[in-house]
Amino acid sequence: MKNVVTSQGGVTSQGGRASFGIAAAAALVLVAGTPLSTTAQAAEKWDMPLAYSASNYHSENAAKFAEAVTAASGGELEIVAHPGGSLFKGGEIYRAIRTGQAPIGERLISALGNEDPLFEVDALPFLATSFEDSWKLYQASKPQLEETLDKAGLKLLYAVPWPPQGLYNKSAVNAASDMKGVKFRAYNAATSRLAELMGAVPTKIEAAELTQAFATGVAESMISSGSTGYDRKIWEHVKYWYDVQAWLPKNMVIVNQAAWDGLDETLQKIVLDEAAKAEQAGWDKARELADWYKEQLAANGMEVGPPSAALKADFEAIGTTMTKEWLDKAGAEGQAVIDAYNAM
Ligand code: PCA
Repeated sequence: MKNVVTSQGGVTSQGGRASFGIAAAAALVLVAGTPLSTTAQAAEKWDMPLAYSASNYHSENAAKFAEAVTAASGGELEIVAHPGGSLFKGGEIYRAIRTGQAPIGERLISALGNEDPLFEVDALPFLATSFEDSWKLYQASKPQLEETLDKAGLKLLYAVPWPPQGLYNKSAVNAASDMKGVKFRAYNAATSRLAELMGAVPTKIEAAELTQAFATGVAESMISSGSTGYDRKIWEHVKYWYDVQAWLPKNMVIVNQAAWDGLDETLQKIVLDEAAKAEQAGWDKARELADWYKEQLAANGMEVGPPSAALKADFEAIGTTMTKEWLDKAGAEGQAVIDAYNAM
């Protein structure tokens, strides 16, 4: 990005960028008489890839965070949010930040199980099923989460949950056996495994591609929040949503460590302050919207209700299997997170 000279002789990355010609900027430099570089720091622009649609509360929250940092830093650090997988698709965002192709971005934590099993604690069925417990799990897992990210050259800024996860399906589901052979959209390894354990056939699909997948019959079912069903107008393709409350996965906003180290302390403090505000606002919004999303599904003609006792029991059995499998992978470190959570 080009810096532009303001009438006060400072440098900003905002305001009049489009209308300032090079000649005008050069003229101002001459008028000012002294080299601008003595006081002004070069402004930075950070592109921030987001996987989910612009109108989703995670994306709106991230865009607000980006604007708040830009404003508080007087444009010295301009963060620009790119929602809907427009800059990098969901599946590419983590690597893009890790390799420095993007300095900052948002990714679903539990989708990173291939990087480290620890990330998957975020989608263990029935471990944390309310906002309150999800917050506790976040606090219990945060030290290991930060350490895992640190090893990858990344820094955690904030994390915000999705509402509780429920089961979407075209037809009524009374027990897991009704899911046999159903084409099941998965968003991480855990949801793929859950599908397998029900006898369904999983395919990994990012939220941004969901409408297409359901419209073409590639997917007939999924486990997700009311939020994602609402965003994708899922009622056009699917009739049932069971409020299983299986877990509340979180998105996290992370920064490339080298990009972070390139900020001076003042800018770092601005980013951390705004991140703390964004985290609070994001959790508040998720809580506020959870029931509203369910109402919207019903208002648009879906059957929305609790799972039958049989379906609930099947999910619980599957959850026990998945937790055991996860502990085998995540070892003592994983157990330590569970212990810390249970002690809270
Ligand atoms: N929505 C995201 C992840 C969890 C959720 O509720 C999705 O379905 O991709």
